[in-house]
Amino acid sequence: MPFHKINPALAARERTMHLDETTDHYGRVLHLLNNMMWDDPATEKPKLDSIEIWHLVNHFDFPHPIHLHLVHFEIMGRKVFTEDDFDENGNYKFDLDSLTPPLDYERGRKDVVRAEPGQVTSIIMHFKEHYGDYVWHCHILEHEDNDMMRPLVVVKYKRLVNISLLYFTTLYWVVFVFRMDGRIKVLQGQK
Ligand SMILES: [Cu+2]
Repeated sequence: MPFHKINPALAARERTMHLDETTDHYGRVLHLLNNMMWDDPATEKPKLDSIEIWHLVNHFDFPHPIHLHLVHFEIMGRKVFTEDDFDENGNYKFDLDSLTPPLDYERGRKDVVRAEPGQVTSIIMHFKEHYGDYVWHCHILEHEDNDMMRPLVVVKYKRLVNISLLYFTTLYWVVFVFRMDGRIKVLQGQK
């Protein structure tokens, strides 16, 4: 069934997500997203009604099914990566034209994508329906519990900003009017 495709030119930001492993203090293997634990503060905080492109960089030699909660995404495509594909900060240098397109059964809206080993899998989504605290994670149980799961916080800024603006503008005018009133009375008293 055809559906409206998200325009990559409208993306507010791109995020490079490294899927990699380390070891804990007992020497046991930990599978991590961006080298962070579940308990670390949220770093993925898209704004409500914004479009983002995420690049899932799989450094393992096996695939991970990556799942995002409460948002549907489209798979833009994949690319085998080398170290030349990243800048000095580890951010993926995205080139839309270099992608291998998704498979036929991957062309609809998705909530899980197979991040292939040695490849960057690029996905795009519009955070427009839900806001609040969610998660994104690998869907292999042993991975997500140790510790391949991270918070995903969709932030509703707009209304908060509008309410704050209204509050401070009103406060400013109230103070301004009272001060002017005070000055007028002082001037009247001088006459
Ligand atoms: Cu996994």
